[in-house]
Amino acid sequence: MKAQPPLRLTSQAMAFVLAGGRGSRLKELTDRRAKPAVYFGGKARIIDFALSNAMNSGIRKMAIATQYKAHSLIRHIQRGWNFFREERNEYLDILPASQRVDEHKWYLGTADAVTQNIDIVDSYDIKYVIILAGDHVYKMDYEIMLRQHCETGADVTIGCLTVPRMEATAFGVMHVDASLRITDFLEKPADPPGIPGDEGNALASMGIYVFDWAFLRDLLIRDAEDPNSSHDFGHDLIPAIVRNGKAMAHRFSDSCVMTGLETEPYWRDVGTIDAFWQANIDLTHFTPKLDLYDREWPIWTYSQIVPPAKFIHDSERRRGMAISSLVSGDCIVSGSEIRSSLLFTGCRTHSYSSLSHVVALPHVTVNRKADLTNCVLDRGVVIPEGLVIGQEPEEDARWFRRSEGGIVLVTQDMLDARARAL
Ligand code: ADQ
Ligand code: ADP
Repeated sequence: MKAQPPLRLTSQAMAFVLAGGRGSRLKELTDRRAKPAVYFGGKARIIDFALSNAMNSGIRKMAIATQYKAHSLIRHIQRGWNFFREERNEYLDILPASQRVDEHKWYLGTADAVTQNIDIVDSYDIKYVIILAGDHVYKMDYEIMLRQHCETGADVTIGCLTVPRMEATAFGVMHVDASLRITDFLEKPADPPGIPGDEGNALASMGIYVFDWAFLRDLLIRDAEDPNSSHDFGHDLIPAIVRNGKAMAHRFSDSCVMTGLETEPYWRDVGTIDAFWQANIDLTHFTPKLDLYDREWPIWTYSQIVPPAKFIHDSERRRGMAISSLVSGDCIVSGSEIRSSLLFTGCRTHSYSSLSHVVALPHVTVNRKADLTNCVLDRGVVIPEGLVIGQEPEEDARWFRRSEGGIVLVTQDMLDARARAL
């Protein structure tokens, strides 16, 4: 008899994606959209990474809890992630806060976002729940983490990675024993403890949790009745399991998906303007740290059907060209030079303009003779003729948002205010 192929545990699991947070360190980029809806990599949105990981891992049941500025996010999911078929036992539900309970109530914390939707999770008839954050960029096979969870019989298994100790203030930080059992967990400690023997680094939670649904369900019901709880995984539920149960760590390096191009496990929070710019610009490198051309682990997204990108000499025979850059469909680069930059769909650059190390979100227009360096241009901005950015820090900071790392974020509101003042 032929051996049966091993059943993927992900067929018995759902992904519950938390996508309600604002991501306030992205400043004006998240004024009108939640962080998971922020554009990344020329075509995708940040949430596409978590959803694609779930898809590629074999998960066909997903729920997305939304809250802050959800319109852009919901529209994106409806357009791009609409191929789940009930007939095949596949589900993708968008769960906006305040739709589910009688009294109009926002999700109080990340755990409450699951509690308010217990009936939906029940209806999926699954054994395991993988809680994911919708705001990180990485490629990971959740099946491997799920297998570890089952083998160790843990109450919860938490995805973790090593980060420089001083950066760990933004994370849940843990201590583990030799078997990777978590012995201590501190949510966003002011002075993060280092890893014994490697004091410069700390072991940080990625905010990825695997639970048996029956266990989590009980825990959520008890937590909902606890007046002292803020109903948050990192603040309340995880520390309690570490104290009273069995919490295991799963190392990201064991389940990250890498191709020949990538040389180290890749995970980014892209939570600041600097990190967002850098991670996008990294994609223009000869050997990028993140390979988006990997057919084994595609990043699925919504993308309009548009004409190809076009590069033209203008009427004065100025060259339109792009070097070491990513240029999406429906862009027209006319008589301008694009270097080490990333243009999303539908951008237009006009004669005598030059862009270097620029991240331009969809439908940006750069008019003639503009000279832009080291900046992020928000969706739809119209850069006026002759505008120079990236040469004089004080002038940049006067009109636009200049980050600590010297990256300039430009939105249309800022351009309008500048136009009114001049
Ligand atoms: P943070 O990312 O700071 O820490 P949080 O702000 O709770 O935690 O966000 C987690 C995810 O939940 C994000 O994707 C966010 O969009 C979403 N979210 C936040 N509030 C929500 C709400 N009320 N309803 C729905 N979704 C919501 C967490 C953990 C840390 C861990 C880091 C890793 O608490 O322990 O180290 O993630 O980034
Ligand atoms: P998309 O429209 O593709 O979702 P965005 O994420 O850029 O793209 O848009 C965020 C949300 O903000 C959208 O719902 C859009 O309708 C809204 N929006 C965009 N620009 C403005 C503006 N200038 N004033 C008010 N709302 C806006």
